[in-house]
Amino acid sequence: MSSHDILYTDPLQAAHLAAREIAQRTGVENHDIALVMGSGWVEAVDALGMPRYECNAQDITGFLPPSVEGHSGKIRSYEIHDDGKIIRALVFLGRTHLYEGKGIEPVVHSVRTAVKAGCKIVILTNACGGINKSYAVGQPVIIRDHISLTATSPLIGAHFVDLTDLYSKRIREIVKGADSTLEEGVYVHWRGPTYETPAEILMMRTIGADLVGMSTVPEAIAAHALGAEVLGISLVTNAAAGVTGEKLNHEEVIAAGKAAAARMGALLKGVIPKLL
Ligand code: 8IG
Repeated sequence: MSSHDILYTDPLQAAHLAAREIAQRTGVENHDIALVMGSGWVEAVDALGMPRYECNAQDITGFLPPSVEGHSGKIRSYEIHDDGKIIRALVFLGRTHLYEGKGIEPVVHSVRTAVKAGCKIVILTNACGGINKSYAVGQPVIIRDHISLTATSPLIGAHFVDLTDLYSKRIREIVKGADSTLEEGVYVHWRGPTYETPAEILMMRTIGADLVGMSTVPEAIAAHALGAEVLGISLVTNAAAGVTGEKLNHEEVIAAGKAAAARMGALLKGVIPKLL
């Protein structure tokens, strides 16, 4: 059986195997915290210093090759020193999205692997569209809650997981304590790859959404279902369709991410030691 098959036949076993491979390659038996760096966030990770280990994700069981610009498909291990404390961070540069059509399993494989590798906290970052008219491009927003519009879940079977505190209140309070200018918002998961129509954005605003994107929600659910605490941070890289009258393009997303990288890096570096 190839490493590709097991992801679909036994996804938790695939995550277990991937975690063992990462432990062996990094020499780190247990990592403490995982970060998934979405588009617009890959350069922010430079703030964590030099990685102790890096490999191509596709060399690890169950990881597919990346397919989007700005999603580089690397796995890194960092050692963060803070006040005598050593924090071991497992960082995923890039992710698989639902719109790639490979199913939900590859979408959540990183976070499942992270939890099997010992991570008790999972930080999910993304670039997104701003629905809330008060948001500016380049503004980071803490995800307070989500709305799933994809009609899919990473869980199968009679697994009725409570999602009341999916985006950990404890962690959100710590992050807001570290940067009191940060706002919170509700993130809608849209399958994509098309952006929304203006009418769809009006619907989303009407049902209580502030942010819209094509990631994060399945990962948050999968990580929470395995017992990890979840933090989600969105970087608003464009106004959602119909908000400004401008058309949307991926280049604008990449540019806004680059412009905000230093601030996002400082935010992550400052916050991580406070969470553990
Ligand atoms: I970046 O406006 C980014 N990702 N669905 N809509 C959706 N996803 C996005 C958007 C957006 N911007």
